[in-house]
Parts: sequence; C-alpha cells; structure tokens
Amino acid sequence: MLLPSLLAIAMSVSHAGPSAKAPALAYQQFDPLHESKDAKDARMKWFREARFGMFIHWGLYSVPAGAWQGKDYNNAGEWLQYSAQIKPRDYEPLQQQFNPVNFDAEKWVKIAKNAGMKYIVITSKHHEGFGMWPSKQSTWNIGHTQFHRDPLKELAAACKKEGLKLCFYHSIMDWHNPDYLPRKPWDDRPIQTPNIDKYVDYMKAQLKELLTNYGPIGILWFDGEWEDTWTHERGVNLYKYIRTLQPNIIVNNRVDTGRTNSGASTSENVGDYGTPEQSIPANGIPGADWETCMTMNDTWGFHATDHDWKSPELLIRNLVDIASKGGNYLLNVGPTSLGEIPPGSVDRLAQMGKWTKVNGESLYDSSPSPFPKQLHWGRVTQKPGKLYLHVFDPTQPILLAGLKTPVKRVFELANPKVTFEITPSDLGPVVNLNGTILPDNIDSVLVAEIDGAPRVETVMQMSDASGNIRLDGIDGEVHGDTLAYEPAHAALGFWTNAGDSVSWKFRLTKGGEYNLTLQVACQPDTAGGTFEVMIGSQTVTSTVPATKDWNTFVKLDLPAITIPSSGDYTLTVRASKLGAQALMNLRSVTLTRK
Ligand code: H79
Repeated sequence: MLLPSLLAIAMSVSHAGPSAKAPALAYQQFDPLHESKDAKDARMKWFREARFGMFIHWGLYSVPAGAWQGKDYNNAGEWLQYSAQIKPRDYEPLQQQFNPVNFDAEKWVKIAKNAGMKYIVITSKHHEGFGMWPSKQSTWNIGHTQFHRDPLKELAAACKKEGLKLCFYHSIMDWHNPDYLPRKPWDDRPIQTPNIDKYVDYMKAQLKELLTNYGPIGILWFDGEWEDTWTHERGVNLYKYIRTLQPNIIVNNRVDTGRTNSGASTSENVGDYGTPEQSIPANGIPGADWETCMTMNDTWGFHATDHDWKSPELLIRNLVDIASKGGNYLLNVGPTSLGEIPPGSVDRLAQMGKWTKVNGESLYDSSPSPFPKQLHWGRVTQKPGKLYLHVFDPTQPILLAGLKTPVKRVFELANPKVTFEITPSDLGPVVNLNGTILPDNIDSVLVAEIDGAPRVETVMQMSDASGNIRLDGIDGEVHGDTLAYEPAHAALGFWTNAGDSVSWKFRLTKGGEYNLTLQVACQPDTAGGTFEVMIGSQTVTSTVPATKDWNTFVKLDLPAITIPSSGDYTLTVRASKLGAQALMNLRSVTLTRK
C-alpha cells in the first residue's frame, strides 16, 4: 500500500526523536515554485495522457440565454451582463429565477465519457461572480436559490464513479463582489475601502471551500486575469496557495499575468500550462504543456439563438490536429437554465465518441508528430515503434516526407487485416492505398510500424526544369503568435500579429532575374497593410490590396529580383504594418524566371 507522502515523512521523522514539529516542517519544505522535473512530470502525467476534456460554462447567464429586454446580443452568453451593460441590482433577480430541475450529473458525465473525454472543467464562478456551489462566503451563490442542491458535489460523485477528473474554472474578475476593482463604467455602486485586498481574501476563502470539500481536483482553471488590479505578485501568491491546498493540482497560466495571444506565457510566469483560446497554434507551444479551449458554436454560456455549430468533421480534425502538436482539446458545452446540455452539443459529442472508440489508441498518451512540416494528407501522432497516420484526404499521396527510419508494416488501426504496401521515393516512403476505400471520411487511422525512433530530415523543395518554383502556404514554416495555415482557404491566415512571419527553405537550380508573384486575399476594410519579402540579402516591400472577401484571391506582382546563382535560399514574408483586422491571407509565393 502507498502512504501519502506527508504522512510517510511525518512517520519517519517520529522515529528520529521529538516529533511535534515534524509535519509542519515537511509542510514548509514544500515549495511549488521549485519543483523537480520528475515531480512535475508525475503531476502532469494524467493531463498529458488525456488529450480531450469537456468545458462547461454554466451560471445565471443561462437564464437570459443571450437576450436582455427583448434584444438579442450576438456572441454574448456568459458576457451578457457586460454586453447589455446590466447593473448588478438589475442582474440579481436572475438568482430567484434559476431552478435547473433537470440537472443530472451522471448524465453529463456519461455524455463526456462516451465522447472520449477524460476530464471536466466546470465554471465554479464566471465573471458574473455567482458561485455554482453553496458557499459560506456570501449569498451570491446557488445555495440561495430555489434549487436546494449542490451541482458541484453531484458532479464530483459522478466523476469519481466514472473515472473522470473534475476541475474548476474560477474567474478572478468579478462583476458582482463590491470589493473587486476596476468597476465597469455603468456600475454605479459606491466604491468602498479596503477593496481589492479584501476581494482576494474572499476569493481565497471560496477557493479553499472548493479545494477542501470536493475531493481531489484535477485543474484550477483561472480566467479574467487581464485587468490591471491583478498583478504578477498576486498571481504567484495565488498559485502557491492553490498548490499548498492540493499539492498535486494543475493550475493554468491565467493565474498569472503575461499571457500572449497564442496562450503562452514566459518562464518568469507561474502556471503549469498554456491556454490558447478558440485557436490552435501552428506549431503548438514548443517546450510547454498546453490546451486549446474552444466553443462548439460561437458562445460559451448557453445562447438560445446561436445555432452556428461546428461540424463533427471539424471537431474531430481539431482534436487530432491538437494531439499531433502535443496539446489537449477542451471543448465547451453551455447547459440551459433547466440543466440540460443542448442537443446540438450532445449529437456532436456522440459522433466524436464513435471516432474515439475506434481510434483511441492513436490519441490518448500519444506524442506529437515527428514531422517538422505540415503533411498535405493529414496528421501524425506516435507511440514507441508506431506512427499513427491520420488520413484526412486520401486523394493526396500518403508521403512520409523525409522519414529515414525503415517502415516495417502499414495497416488500418480499425481493421489490422487491411495492410498497405510502401514505395520508396526521393522525398520519403509513400503508403500505397491502391484503390482501397478507407473506413472513415473524417479521419482514417493507419498504423505504420517503424524500426526504432523516428528520424526525419527536412525535405528541400526544388525549382522545376525552367527554374520556377511555387511556395505554398501549407509548406511554409510559421513563426509567431497567431499566423496559421487555414485549410478552409488553402492559405495562411489569422495574420493578426505584426511580428508574425512565414518562411520557406528551397533549392534554386538556376540563377537569374525572377518575377515575384503572391496569391493574396484581403477583406476591403482591412486592406492597406504592408509587408516585406526577404530573400538572401534582398528585401522588397509591398502593400496589401483589397479583394472581394477573405476567400477571393488575386495575384499581386512585386518588383522583380535578381538571384545571381543557383543554391539554397530562404524566403521570408513578414508583416510590417497590419490593416484594420489583420495583414492578409497568403496562399502562395511564386518565383518565375524571366
Ligand atoms: O470563459 C470564456 C470566456 O467568457 C472568456 N474566456 C473563455 C474561456 C473570455 N474572456 N474574454 N474573452 C473570452 C474574450 C472577450 C471577448 C469580448 Fe465580447 C468581446 C467581450 C466583449 C467583447 C464576446 C463578444 C463576448 C461578448 C461580446
């Protein structure tokens, strides 16, 4: 039997002599800010294996469901109080209207489990400040409603029964507690003293309830950390406090300040992992654990008229794309005020479950793709001795670009009797589908058994016989925060960060004078941004033209350049000044020899 470590220390010390102070000493020695790599690896193990979790945004905002006084607020579910500028006293009556009689914790947990999710992160408190458990620290919580139950307790029991980790989302920003500052402009309550320090005491007392009465909690998921009353020092203090209450808990990086657009933080910041929101970073977050959180429609909290659901195809491919980059997918549902997960979410999760049941081996506890570049046909995950080839597009050649490790055998994960031949090529081994119809239109997984650890060399693209070359967005190396390849546009997009750039390494077989042509799209209101194209020591600059919309591409000719000799080159496109929303969508760069 394993002893809890504190008890083990206390016991071993008690043999050594006077023991009254021993447990306190062991407690003081625990320093969450100086954790060994092994200890962190052990603490993060379940998270790294899990790959897929359920986010639940549930609060009083499920009652108005995105509308206030007859007006519909687009994209505002849990943000309705902000969007409709509702004063706390006008928001408060929602507490007596909230009565989620159909809430069934077992049902929710089974929906998550059947989808293949391994953990649940539920809002214990969102920005509205309302506690979803009967807290003793105020009356602004579910304990003071008609609903005389504790949904978090019931979820804790159901998660324990079904083997899922229960986690809490807790907003630092609070639009109800009068001690929280800064105030929203329409909130006319008098400001009292003391305020923010008193608020932090209140928040800590609430968190202590959550970390004492609900068993082991997987993650404390902070949010609302961006207002200037929240400081790095407060973040470090809160992180230590949480880890002291539950030493094995995982805390996301929003406990501290310093989060960037991509969801990453610097090494000076505390927090155990990065939190990209509504986006998948092109290269993951190298060197860090991370989790993309995303809505299934356009809102987090239930919104009665938001029917903009993502397709099961996109949801499954997002899950696989994220896993191939070493991250987790935290996919949101927004239950109704009656306590029901909307059918649109339930249906999609059931479809994801069909996929994870058959293909789970390629997902859970897998490692990211060993290929440095995007593969045109799909994604790759791996386990020792095995590459999992996630085929999104079987019409493309299944080229394992640059793979040097011998491939022993390739077969269908769902039906290992179906095997495939492998043909070598200059660019790497190719899996021959030979007309086989693959079993899954969304993602058919093939297993490639390999002889040892995967070794992959970067494959250099070469100019053709005339000396021309087209560099496609999908093949570019993306550097920066938000820029990413968007399959829907067959182009690079989300170019919303001025510093972001893309580069291609390639071999030119002939020197000479080259015309430089880009294929670009840019919505008219955003046109006019400027960018640089650098090749060797030469730089040309240009301005982004307006096109009909983000998906209408035009050819943009840049001044010709002279490249005196053949050889290996890097071409980089970098934003210098963004347009109103972004730089542009970039499909390709072509060099045509004059
Ligand atoms: O909890 C979820 C969101 O409520 C929260 N983080 C995730 C996990 C979040 N905080 N900030 N944001 C999301 C982005 C803010 C978007 C806003 Fe708006 C733009 C707030 C007001 C304008 C979206 C559109 C919400 C209301 C209108």
